[in-house]
Amino acid sequence: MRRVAAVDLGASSGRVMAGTVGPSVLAVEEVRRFPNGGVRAGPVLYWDILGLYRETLAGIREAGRLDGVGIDSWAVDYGLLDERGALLGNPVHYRDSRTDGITVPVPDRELYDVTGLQQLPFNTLYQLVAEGDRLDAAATMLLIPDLLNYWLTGEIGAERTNASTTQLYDVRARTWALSLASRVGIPPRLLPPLRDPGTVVGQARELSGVPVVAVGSHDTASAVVAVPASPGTNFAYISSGTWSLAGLELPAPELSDAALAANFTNEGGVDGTIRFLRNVMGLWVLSETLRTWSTSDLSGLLTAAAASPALAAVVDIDAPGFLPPGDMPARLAAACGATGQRPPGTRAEVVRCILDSLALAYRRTLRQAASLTGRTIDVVHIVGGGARNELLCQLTADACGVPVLAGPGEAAALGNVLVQARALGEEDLPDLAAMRALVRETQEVRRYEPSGAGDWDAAEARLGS
Ligand code: ADP
Ligand code: LRH
Repeated sequence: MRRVAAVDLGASSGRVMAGTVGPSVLAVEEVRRFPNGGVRAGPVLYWDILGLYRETLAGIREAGRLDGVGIDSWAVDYGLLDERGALLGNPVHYRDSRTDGITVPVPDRELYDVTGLQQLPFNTLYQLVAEGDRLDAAATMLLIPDLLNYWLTGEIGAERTNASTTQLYDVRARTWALSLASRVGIPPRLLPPLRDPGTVVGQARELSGVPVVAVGSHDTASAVVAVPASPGTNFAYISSGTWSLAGLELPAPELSDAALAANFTNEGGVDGTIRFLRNVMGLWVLSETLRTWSTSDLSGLLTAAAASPALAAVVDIDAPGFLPPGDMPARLAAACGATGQRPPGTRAEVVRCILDSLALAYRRTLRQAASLTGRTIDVVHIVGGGARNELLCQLTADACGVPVLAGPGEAAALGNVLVQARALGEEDLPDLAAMRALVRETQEVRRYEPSGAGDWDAAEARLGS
């Protein structure tokens, strides 16, 4: 039996989970949870990185005796270190506006050919270009989990699944795309040696020398490890949290012109798999709506939304206007107005509009994923906090026309725990199939059948082209 701590830092909350793994055993228990989010200071939206580090240390200490620690977090963001290893400035939030209008002199087709990544304004590539002269003082760029691993152990490196989200990683050669970096003015010296998930990074000096293990340090990579898919099923997944990452697991990247045009990404997963998916705007729009209304009554609003008329108003939830923080109800109303629909009037209708629009985006995205790869989708797994949203799960089954299997809600932490356990010698977990079998055996999963409700084609048509 191994006992490890999974530190899972999401954009909405961070948590330290104590995980126990052994033959037919996989259990995680929440030791510490703390809020996360942007901190606006002057003109810049930052992360509170030192607060996250402090909470991480406190949570690991509270977890008691451990065989290992692993850290995963949201992707793309980073800290720059100087020659001494000191942090050069506070990490900036990917929703900050500094990348607005930033372009690079490399054609999209070529960028996609090398990196396989979808164009998102906040990819690390664009953030680093936006740094301008500030890069001159930097010796190393460390993505958030790598930065925390460095503070814990003194070891510098870049874990591969998260490196694959930077748009500076060659998805086929599985190396940094150094010539691309040079061409866009990013000094290759900034990109540290790559490490595979499942390798030991070092010992945590302040935590009695406990081994720190590189997991799938991109939270989505860890979450996909814990998708409880049965062998041989044609499954899609939605990793549903602040973002909804909707797509397929592939053995190799899909880099066709059609995939590029549909803006699908090819992120690197654990054990050499590819996450072929699109970022759907996610529950961010809902949480930002609650923030605008200064309420935390999510469950009351969801109950009211379930009783609200279906598909009364829908928006393209992936429109770039929903990316920055701000007044989402006003943006939703404007988007409805722009497509000739009556904007939602009550709070329940606003929430219903968000959830209907998310389900519509899942349907569109998963249909595209299937057609781009020539695959069929027989079941959709929803993991992450959104798996606890029963209305959204049912709407997803209705929109996609296939059963939804919802859970586990803490998939990223479970995937983190599983990869650590294997790295530490747990012999029953040789591959992803074995890890997923253990998740199926031990974690609660709820099934939602498509009800046939809703004219989703007509709803899609209302969005225009
Ligand atoms: P992240 O890892 O990006 O911080 P999570 O996976 O923790 O996100 O998911 C957070 C979201 O999950 C919340 O914004 C909320 O919408 C949803 N969620 C969490 N718990 C519940 C619940 N009990 N009922 C409905 N939705 C929930
Ligand atoms: C989800 C996530 C997603 C990235 C985004 C920045 O937490 O890691 O996979 O695209 O954050």
